[in-house]
Amino acid sequence: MEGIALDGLDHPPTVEVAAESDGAGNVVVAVTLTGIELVPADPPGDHQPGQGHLHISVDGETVAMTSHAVHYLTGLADGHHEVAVRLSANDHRDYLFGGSPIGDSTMVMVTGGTVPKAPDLVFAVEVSDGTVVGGVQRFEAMVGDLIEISVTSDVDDEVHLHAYDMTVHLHAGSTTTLLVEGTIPGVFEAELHGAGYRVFELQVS
Ligand SMILES: [Cu+2]
Repeated sequence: MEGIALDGLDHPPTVEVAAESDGAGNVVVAVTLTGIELVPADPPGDHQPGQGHLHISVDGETVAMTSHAVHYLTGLADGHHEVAVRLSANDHRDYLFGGSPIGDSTMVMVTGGTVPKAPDLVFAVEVSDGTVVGGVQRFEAMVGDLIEISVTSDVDDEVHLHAYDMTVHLHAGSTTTLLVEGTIPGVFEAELHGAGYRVFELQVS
C-alpha cells in the first residue's frame, strides 16, 4: 500500500516513543506527538490531512492500531523487545517523510513475563560496507519452526521480511534479532529498506 508523503510540509508530524516494563511482563508504551490529531482507527475513515492513528509493533509484528498516546502491551516474554510506532492515516496508509514512514522505535527489557520460547533454528547475517558478508544466504526451515535470525549492521536501516510482513530496525554497530514463526511455506526475501538490497532468503517447507 502506498504511503502518504508529507514532504511538502514545513512542520511534518513528529513521533517519539518510550517504553517501560512494569516487571510483570507488561510494557507501557508512551508516544509523544506533534502535528497530528489522533482519531479512532475503527471504523476506518477516509484520509483527512492532519488526522491519523498509531500502528504499534513489537519485534516487527503489528500488535495494535490505536488513537491513544498511551498503550499497554501485556503478556510479553522475558528479554529484549523492539517496540515501534508508525503514524498512519485514517485509511491505514503510512504517513511518509523523505520516503520513510514517520515513526520511532525503542528497545525495552521485559522481566516477570512469560518464559521465552527457545528457537528451533538460529541464523546470523552481517551487513558491512554496503554488502552482506559472505553473500546472500538462503536459510532453510520447516513449517512450525521458531526461527531466530540475527542481523548485525554497520549502518542504521530497516529489514523487511516479505510475506511475513515483519520489519525490524537496525542500529549501526549493534545486532537486531528477528523471531519468525514459520507459518507460511515458500521462499521469502528479506531486504534492507534504505539500502534496497537483499540480506537473506528464508525458505519454509
Ligand atoms: Cu491503521
